[in-house]
Amino acid sequence: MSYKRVLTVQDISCVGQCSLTVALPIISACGIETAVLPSAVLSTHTAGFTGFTFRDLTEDIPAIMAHWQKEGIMFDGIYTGYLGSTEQIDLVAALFDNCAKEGAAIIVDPAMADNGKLYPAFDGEYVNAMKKLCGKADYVLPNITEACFLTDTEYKTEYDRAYIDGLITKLAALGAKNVVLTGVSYEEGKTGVVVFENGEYSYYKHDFLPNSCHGTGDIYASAFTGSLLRGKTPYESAQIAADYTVECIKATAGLDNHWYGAAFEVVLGKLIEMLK
Ligand code: PXL
Repeated sequence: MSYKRVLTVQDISCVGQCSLTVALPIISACGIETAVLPSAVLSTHTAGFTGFTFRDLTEDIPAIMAHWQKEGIMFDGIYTGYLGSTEQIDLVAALFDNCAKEGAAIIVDPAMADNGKLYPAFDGEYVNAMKKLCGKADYVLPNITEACFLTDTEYKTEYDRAYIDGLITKLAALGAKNVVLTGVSYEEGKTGVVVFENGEYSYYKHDFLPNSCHGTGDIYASAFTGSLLRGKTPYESAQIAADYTVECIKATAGLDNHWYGAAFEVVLGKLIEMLK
């Protein structure tokens, strides 16, 4: 049986159902050993809470990496999400060079923006560093807002196929080998993902649910990573991740006062079924 080990690098938001508290259970449920490198520790995520604490762990990364190198610890995949600082992005690039096995999948979710805006902690310098990191990825998984920041394109909520193709072409020009662009909607009530793989486009359309939840980008990228490492094709992984994310949003719809994240735990069984 193939048993793979993936490293995920992103923050711990202690409360808020995002980043590591989502990636670790989801990728583990996919049957993949999941090693973690916390980029920062926050009391909550930054989207909607105020007064959160933030401890940057950039300083710890070189020693952690050196220890892994000494122990010969390498990974079959490295998946990065929300990173704590611009400087940290460069260290993560070094992790790709030093700790990824030959042929490992490098997956970058440039988790930095949504709905036309950067998250509060980030600025243009961070965006520029993220462009470089995306250039080293086998798969980048932006939403449309992130794709616009990465490609210096005006953000639009109404667009056509030419606009989306333009974003993908510019993302590929950064050096990313494959692109999975999420939240692409061409008709009312539907949304979907564009998968650009080895120069070929495909589109997976699924239902658009009105109760959008925070943290679904992290759920999506985690399920994509788990599926890919389980041996699914990139398109199948994009599809499974989309179907699972829809299930998470549906599971959250009936909950009172649950604006900060999605109830991904209660539908983990469905993700496991999808992988069979
Ligand atoms: O879900 C992305 C994310 C991850 N981590 C932190 C965040 C956010 C989005 O706002 O604030 C700390």
